[in-house]
Amino acid sequence: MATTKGTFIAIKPNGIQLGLVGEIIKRFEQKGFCPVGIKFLRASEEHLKQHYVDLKDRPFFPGLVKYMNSGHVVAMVWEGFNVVKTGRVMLGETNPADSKPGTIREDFYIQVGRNIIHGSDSVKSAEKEISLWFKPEELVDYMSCAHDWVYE
Ligand code: DAT
Ligand code: MG
Repeated sequence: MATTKGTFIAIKPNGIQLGLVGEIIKRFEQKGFCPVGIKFLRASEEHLKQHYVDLKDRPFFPGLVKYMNSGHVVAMVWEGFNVVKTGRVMLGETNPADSKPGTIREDFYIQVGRNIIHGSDSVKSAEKEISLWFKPEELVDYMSCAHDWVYE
């Protein structure tokens, strides 16, 4: 079962409302990463508090949980070489001023508290987040037929 080598990516409620689901999935697909789990759900406040537990003492924490619970999210697991690190590069920085052109958060980003997308920041958090958001049976194990065209 492919739970350890992936990264957890979530399109936040405003990403869905702004019609960015297809664009974000397209970027990960075109990079050569493979989706192994995708679902559309409304996460409970309890679940989101667990997801963001490391930030629980930050002043923006209650607003962050409320915002993430204000609508649906698209929760995904993507796999591929170095996907955690490369995924973060594709997302851009938390702070808009630091995000480079061509990154998701730079291209569609307005404010730090509405930054469209979440991505695991390390392999360790990816493992934790994948197991928080997905049951093992919700993840598929397959090899893309494009594998040998993506990897040398
Ligand atoms: P990242 O999502 O880049 O990993 P993080 O883990 O530090 O960043 O914070 C999680 C989310 O919390 C972030 O995507 C948006 C929100 N956030 C972070 N810093 C914030 C701030 N200063 N004010 C409001 N929201 C903030
Ligand atoms: Mg983070």
